[in-house]
Amino acid sequence: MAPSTDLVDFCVRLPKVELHAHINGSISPKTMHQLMDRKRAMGTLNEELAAWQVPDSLERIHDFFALFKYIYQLTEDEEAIRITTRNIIDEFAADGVKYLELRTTPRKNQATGMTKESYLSTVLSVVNEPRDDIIVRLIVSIDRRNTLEEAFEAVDLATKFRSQNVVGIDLCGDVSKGSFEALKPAFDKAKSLGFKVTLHFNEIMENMVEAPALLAFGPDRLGHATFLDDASRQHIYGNNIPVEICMTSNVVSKTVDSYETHHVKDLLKEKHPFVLCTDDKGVFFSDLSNEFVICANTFKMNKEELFESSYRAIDYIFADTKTKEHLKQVWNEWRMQEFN
Ligand code: 6MZ
Repeated sequence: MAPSTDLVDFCVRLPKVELHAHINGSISPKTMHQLMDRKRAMGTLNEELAAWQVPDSLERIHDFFALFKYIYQLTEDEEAIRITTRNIIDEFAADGVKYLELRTTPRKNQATGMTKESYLSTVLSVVNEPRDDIIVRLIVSIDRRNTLEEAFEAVDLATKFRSQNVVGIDLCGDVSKGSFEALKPAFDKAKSLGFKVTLHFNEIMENMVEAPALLAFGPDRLGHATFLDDASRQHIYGNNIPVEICMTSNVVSKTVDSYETHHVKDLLKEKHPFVLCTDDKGVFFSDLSNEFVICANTFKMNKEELFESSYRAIDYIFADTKTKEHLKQVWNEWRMQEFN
């Protein structure tokens, strides 16, 4: 059944926090066309990329990671990164997101001369553009396929740019590749430097073997946490670790069978902290208000419950106490107007 326009309208207007959004997966179809046109004008659009279309369904999560072979060709120089980051922030702001933690893996490209440092500094130059409709922070991602040396490089870059609103480090990437153990020294360093850490956790069943190592590390948040055995569940619930929930991403990439069986139902039942997020809104064609609509419809949440869920998310952001207090004030003012 199609959601009511009243609910859709409410979920767009609701002030929201987005904490799990990969930059290169969040590029909207409109921006992809803009970047294709730009490459065409520069004479650098090859035939394979020109013929590529974002698929509307995926057979397996593995097919998702293969898409970046194309997407990364669109964002291989600083200007493309600038356009991409700005458009993504504009789109989240237009969808009622008031606080946004973007995340991205610093990338270099020999042909264009882009370095990991120039990549990150470009992203941050946009993140820090003055605007009063949204607050933006950055998490630096370490890809599971990275070497330990590359992981240290990411932490060093995060440290160098820390004063420019880098708030945390993430473990991401193809869930069937690499291992956390191999990269752990870099995460230990990040933690010792005081960075917050979020880890993609048990997105597929095969990841469960490394769950004890990930949890023993003491992450501040977890991404997905789809497959939980009793020990993981006890640890996560016992330590109140917030979970970043990406319903559409999980259903489209088929790590979860349906919205009805999505593991967020357990978190709702246990009143465990979670945050609705988009993951890759460009590839999965779903913005954050739509994730709220889906959750509301699937689990029969009313408007007050949706507001509470959004309000609670403020406690799990990686920014400082002052920012949290400011956001709570914004949310409370909105609540007064909306519900009185
Ligand atoms: C794990 C994911 C992901 O960093 O180049 N990424 N990693 N699970 C997911 N669930 C579907 N979605 C995206 O953004 C793209 C990168 O984010 C990670 C992948 O490593 C992908 O290459 P950035 O901005």
